[in-house]
Amino acid sequence: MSRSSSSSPQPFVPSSLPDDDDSTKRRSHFTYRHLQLLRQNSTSTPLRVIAHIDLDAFYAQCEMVRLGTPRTTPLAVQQWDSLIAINYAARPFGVSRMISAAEAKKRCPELITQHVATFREGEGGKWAYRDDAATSIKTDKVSLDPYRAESRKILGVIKEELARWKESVADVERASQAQVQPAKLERASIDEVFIDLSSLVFGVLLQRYPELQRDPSGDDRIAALPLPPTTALEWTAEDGLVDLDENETEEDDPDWDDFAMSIGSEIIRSIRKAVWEELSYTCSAGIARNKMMAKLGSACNKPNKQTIVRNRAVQQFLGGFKFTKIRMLGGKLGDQVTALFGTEQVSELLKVPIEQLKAKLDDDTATWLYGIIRGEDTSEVNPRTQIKSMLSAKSFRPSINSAEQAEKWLRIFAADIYGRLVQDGVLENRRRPRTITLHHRYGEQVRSRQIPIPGGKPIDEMLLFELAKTLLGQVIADGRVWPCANLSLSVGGFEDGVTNNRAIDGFLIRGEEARFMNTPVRGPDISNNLEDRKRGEKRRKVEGIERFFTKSTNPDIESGMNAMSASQQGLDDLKPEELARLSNEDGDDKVLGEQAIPDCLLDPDITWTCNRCGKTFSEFEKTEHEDWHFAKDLESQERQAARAPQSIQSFASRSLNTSGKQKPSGGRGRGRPEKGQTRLTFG
Ligand code: DCP
Ligand code: CA
Repeated sequence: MSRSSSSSPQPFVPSSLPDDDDSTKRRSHFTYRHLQLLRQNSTSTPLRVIAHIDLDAFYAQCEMVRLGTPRTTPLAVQQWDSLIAINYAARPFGVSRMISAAEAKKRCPELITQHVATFREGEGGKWAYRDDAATSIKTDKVSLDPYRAESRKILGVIKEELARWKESVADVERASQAQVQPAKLERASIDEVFIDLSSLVFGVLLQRYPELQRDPSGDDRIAALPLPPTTALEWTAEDGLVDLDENETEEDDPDWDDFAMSIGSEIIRSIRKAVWEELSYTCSAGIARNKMMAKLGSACNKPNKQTIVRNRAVQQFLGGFKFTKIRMLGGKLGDQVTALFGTEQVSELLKVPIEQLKAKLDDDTATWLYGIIRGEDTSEVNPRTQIKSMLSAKSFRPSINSAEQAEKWLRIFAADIYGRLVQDGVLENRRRPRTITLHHRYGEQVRSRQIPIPGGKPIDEMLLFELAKTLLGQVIADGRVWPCANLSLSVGGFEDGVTNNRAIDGFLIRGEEARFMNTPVRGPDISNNLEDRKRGEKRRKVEGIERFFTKSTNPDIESGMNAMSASQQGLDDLKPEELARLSNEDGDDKVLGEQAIPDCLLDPDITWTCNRCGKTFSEFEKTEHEDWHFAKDLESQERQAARAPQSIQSFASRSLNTSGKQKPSGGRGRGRPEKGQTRLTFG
């Protein structure tokens, strides 16, 4: 790579080495075993180093780079009349996602508002930046291709830089015969990535501190490591160190975990520098011993800064947060905990003993909560496997009423999906989707029809379009199509849809059963049939927070093409903002921990207000939400009938288990978007 040598890994030469014979010195808290576990990227070593990188104002930066605007020029990305990304030059003017494009122009007259690229009905399958896109919601569909492409490039630079670091420790690997694992990357959304740096940090530690190169066996493995150099670590101003906990001082000698963090910080600094120098994007990062804190850290000093949470600073760091900022505590569970304990502050909740947590929450949730606010999170960085499905969708307002109209959109969907198959290298990799599915919304119901993609000839845009038309013909023959409020096309079946994720097993079985059957596939919860609903409720009941603690060996699922609801995928506990983040890659699998989210549920072009509770949702959530009311009604009927707890429980009733303790609730609606918050668009 063509960067100045200043970004290359520089060996750190300690100015004084520990004196092993000095028995008066304190010992390292860490053992050879901890070090070996670091080499293995184990989640159980206290020396673990995890980073979270998040691009600053991502879509806005993409447009700045594309248009070549100076970084000091305020710029926002517009979608219809909303703003979805605002660069840092525009933020001091009070421009935010909360206000309309017109209001933003008033606050900041020099603001550049760049509309996202769109596909246009009747104009073939090419997306383009169009001057009149903002007023063309009826004819246009958003394309996120430009942002996906930039995201891929950035990921490429990150990988190159990590490879460079790995190469730099090849000598020590040979000398110590300790194989360093490549850094693990998990792409969490279009603009964020987690990196497990542990093994790489192990390699750099051994390289710089040869005294660690001993290879102990047996009991020796639990022997304390030699002490690290006593000189204070040289953190740079850019490191964004979180202050140490109350009982710790900077004068205390650092231990190996501080050295590990410092190396992690150096690696991330070099990655951020590379991304800037090669592609002109700034990003922020958090570095900590786990994903939860790394992610909180990356948001702390935006833009263009990194934040390091040393182990000795965890209490101080987390104590300052509202626990509702922690993943999984942002939604209903967080609200429940707040109500139960009368606080939103981590510092206050830390005072609550585990017994009290267990008295009010079920044991799993209490144990998890107790740990997470103390900085315990052993979730792994899960390298994403290959894409399992792609979907292209559009909501219509007004609804469409003819095959001719539908076909125009099918042409766009086919082009959109084909473009992505090409860009993602899917075709070159000789992976090909095996199935194609058409989903359509008719009244309150979302229905799907699926057929196999015939093998034997290359997939092209026309083939996809022809198959989509075949599906449309079948759907029309079935009747109950018009008026159609939402249409989407997806391809899937790239790989065996095997998963051990019990939370979605039910759907997969249905999907598998449905595959190749060429019969309509019903969304699991769209039925007015009570039996269907009972099944849906039962399924939801087993999906509590526990699903997030269940490690899946196969993190991707065959995307749920059968209209899984957001709640069914465990999104109830996410804020719209978090949901939007997960959903911001139209058509790609969305990853929430181990879950993938089908895009068709996340098309928020159009909002709808419930006349029963006044909450606003995207049009596509309407049925979901009405189902929620239905479930609530069922619940109260059940209560009135004083049935036993094991009778059908509505999913809303998950919030009370039989012992009367609070369980994480599963309100199905994802909640009202925060004021002005747009859900992500899938155009
Ligand atoms: N996005 C969107 N709608 C939302 C939220 C996000 O379209 N409601 C898109 C635009 C963002 C991108 O996703 O640029 C990444 O979302 P982030 O929440 O990370 O926000 P930004 O990257 O824009 O800003 P920050 O610097 O705060 O990360
Ligand atoms: Ca971002």
